[in-house]
Amino acid sequence: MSYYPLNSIPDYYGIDDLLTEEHILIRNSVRDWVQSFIMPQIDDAAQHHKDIPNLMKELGAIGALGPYIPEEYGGAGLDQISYGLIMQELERSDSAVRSAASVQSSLVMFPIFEFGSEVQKRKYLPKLASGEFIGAFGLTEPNHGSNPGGMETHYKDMGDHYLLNGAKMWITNAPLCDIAVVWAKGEDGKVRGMIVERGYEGFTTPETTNKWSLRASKTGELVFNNVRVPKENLLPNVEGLKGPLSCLNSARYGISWGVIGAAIDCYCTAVQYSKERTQFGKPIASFQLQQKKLAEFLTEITKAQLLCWRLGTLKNDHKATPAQISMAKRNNVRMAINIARESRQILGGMGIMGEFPMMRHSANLESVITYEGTEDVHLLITGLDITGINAFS
Ligand code: TGC
Ligand code: FAD
Repeated sequence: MSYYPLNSIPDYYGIDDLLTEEHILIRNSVRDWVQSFIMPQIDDAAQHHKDIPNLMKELGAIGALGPYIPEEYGGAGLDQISYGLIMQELERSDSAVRSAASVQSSLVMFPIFEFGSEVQKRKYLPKLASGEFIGAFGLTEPNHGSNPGGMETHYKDMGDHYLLNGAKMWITNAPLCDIAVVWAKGEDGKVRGMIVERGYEGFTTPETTNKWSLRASKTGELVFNNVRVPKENLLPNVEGLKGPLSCLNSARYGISWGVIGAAIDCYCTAVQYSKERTQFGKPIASFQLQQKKLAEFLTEITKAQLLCWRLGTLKNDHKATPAQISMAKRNNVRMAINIARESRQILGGMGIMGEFPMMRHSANLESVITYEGTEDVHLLITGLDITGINAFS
């Protein structure tokens, strides 16, 4: 359970006044679900490298899978601020929980909705929205992480089917997935997306073990050894790297909100602990050095909240640029990892214990600062936007 009362969660600049009643209702209902379902089991899951039983179906039941996908395809038809608030509440518990929801929503449902055929949408989206199907997104490869354009996974047109060969690495939910949206090059060298179903001969999903980070989430490989993919599984409406990169815009946006939740969990825990813990005859909260830390945490959380709220309104108006999303992802993940590390110190030795969330968030955020574009990649995207000069090529 959370160590602090939920009414201590900060809204220092009154962002609630900018939200609708529906936004607040959605946020509070996800907050309650996290409190009752995830919080009691998250430390055990992370400590023992277990996934949370039935997580995807539970997320489906609270409407956290594909919240902005239209209702006719099983989504909730919500706006982008609602999506962000859901991600924030989920990641207050653990980045693994937000990862599960954001991969399913932004990296699997989004490309099928945006680039899929009507038949594909009707076949897969409702099952993904309910959590009956678990999806994975295969872009990264052993030799191509920051530079997905170099991918080696390829397919050949065999007349009545495609023959897929190659391997993807570091794939969230690979060992659990029912389907994977896979990006591969055709014989013309152009990147296309296709839906690969578990059970296709030659398709395997070995688990990546020994992680120190995101221990409540499964990570693995997607391996394709002469896999026959039916032609109707090709996503018909996109070609080129902009296909997978468009999905990343949506996922990076969700992460920008999500990590605020992780930062809030650390901040609220530190405030509560500093008022209860006495040293030198006084609560440690009375020492100026501790107050400085808390003041800086709140300032950074507030700035991140404002950034996300404005980005959400831009996204609702279809005006958010990839570079704006990139800035928010980089800024907010850095903010959260700094708060997780510094707030642990406020708890002294207790900060390393599983009863408190800081070490878990801190370790998780080491993945979050790397996936969906490393901090360096996002700095260079902003650098390109400022100067017009591409540092990648
Ligand atoms: P570049 O030449 O710049 O662009 C190629 C084409 O793509 C278009 N484009 C975009 N379109 C939509 N959104 C974006 N953000 C876009 N960025 C670029 C671009 O306009 C161009 O289109 P066209 O029509 O001219 O062909 O591409 P590049 O090869 O130089 O690469 C640019 C770079 C480095 C920024 C990009 O490749 C990149 O973002 N790299 C980072 C890779 C990454 O983020 N991978 C994430 C994998 S998925 C993941 O981590 C999931 S974690 C899951 C979890 O939450 O658990
Ligand atoms: P590399 O690209 O090898 O980078 C190594 C270092 O070099 C980094 O510090 C990087 O910033 C730096 N670097 C690289 N290029 C440049 C440059 N041009 N200038 C300056 N520095 C540079 N991928 C998926 O497709 N689907 C998933 O579901 C998924 N889930 C993941 C889950 C976890 C837990 C993790 C850790 C990763 C996941 N990824 C996933 C992969 C993730 O997107 C990649 O790890 C990430 O894009 C970085 O690629 P890389 O690890 O190969 O690092």
